[in-house]
Amino acid sequence: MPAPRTVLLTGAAGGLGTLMRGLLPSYGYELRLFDVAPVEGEPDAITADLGDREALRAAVRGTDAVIHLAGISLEASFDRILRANIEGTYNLYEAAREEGVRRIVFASSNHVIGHTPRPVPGDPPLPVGTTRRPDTFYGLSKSFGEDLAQLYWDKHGIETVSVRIGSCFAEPTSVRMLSLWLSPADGARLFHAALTAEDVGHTVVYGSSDNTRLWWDLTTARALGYEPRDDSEGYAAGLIAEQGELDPANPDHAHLGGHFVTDPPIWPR
Ligand code: NAI
Ligand code: 15L
Repeated sequence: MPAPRTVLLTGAAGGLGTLMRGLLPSYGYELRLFDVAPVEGEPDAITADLGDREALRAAVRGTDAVIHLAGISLEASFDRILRANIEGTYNLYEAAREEGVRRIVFASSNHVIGHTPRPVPGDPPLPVGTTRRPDTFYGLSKSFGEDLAQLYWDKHGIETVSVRIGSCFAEPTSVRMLSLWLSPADGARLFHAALTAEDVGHTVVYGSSDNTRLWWDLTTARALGYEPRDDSEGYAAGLIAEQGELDPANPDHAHLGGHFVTDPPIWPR
């Protein structure tokens, strides 16, 4: 596959989309932007909903690849998750199939395995083969997205790297995030590797920096050529002084998904 150049970035108005809009052009990508919300300072961005199949088809037309970040990024009612994350991701894959786009990078999430007990020091890092145990309808929708990606590879030859992102923000803001943090610069390195690695089929990777307190295994991410350069440890002393160490007796600290596991469910509508 020739290295992608023109890339559709869905979710371009969001937190991660904004970070990646700043970082990815230095890798030589020409970004086409898509979001239901206007993208500040980007008059050419496509403002449309993932439910608008025609708009999506026009958006992917002529692109070499898609980074799919758009969707609801936290827990919400099942109906909202269904429309944005489940139907929306299906619409995106259909648009890619119809327009011949061969590579998608899918923003999956740690919440696909959120109900997994949090590793404690001395435990081996969690492999990508860890049984999926979503902690929310949100995590369930990301699990669906990974299966959809597998189907579109097996049936239609569309390649996907599903990146189970930990926490990608400018800085980690909790002790839990010390284990899951993906620095924005490492995020761009990982997306670049996911766009350019050869023959990925459908590959699932964990998305984080090379954190001292890492809970999971970055082998499949490194196999794409990803070389993380950051480590959250520089933030550890400050965050632990402020919040204390993770407490095994605190149910919010017992699972990888943190408070997503214990938050009360948001029922259907
Ligand atoms: P965000 O909530 O800041 O951005 C999501 C963007 O998607 C928003 O700009 C929103 O307007 C857009 N969007 C939502 N529904 C849409 C629809 N129906 N049609 C078109 N656009 C729609 O989220 P963030 O943090 O930027 O995350 C981006 C993606 O990465 C999300 O899919 C999220 O689930 C995933 N992710 C992010 C993590 C993080 O640490 N930031 C961790 C794990 C996964
Ligand atoms: C996610 O999947 C969310 O999109 C993001 O906002 C964070 O909450 C992140 O997980 C996390 O677990 O820290």
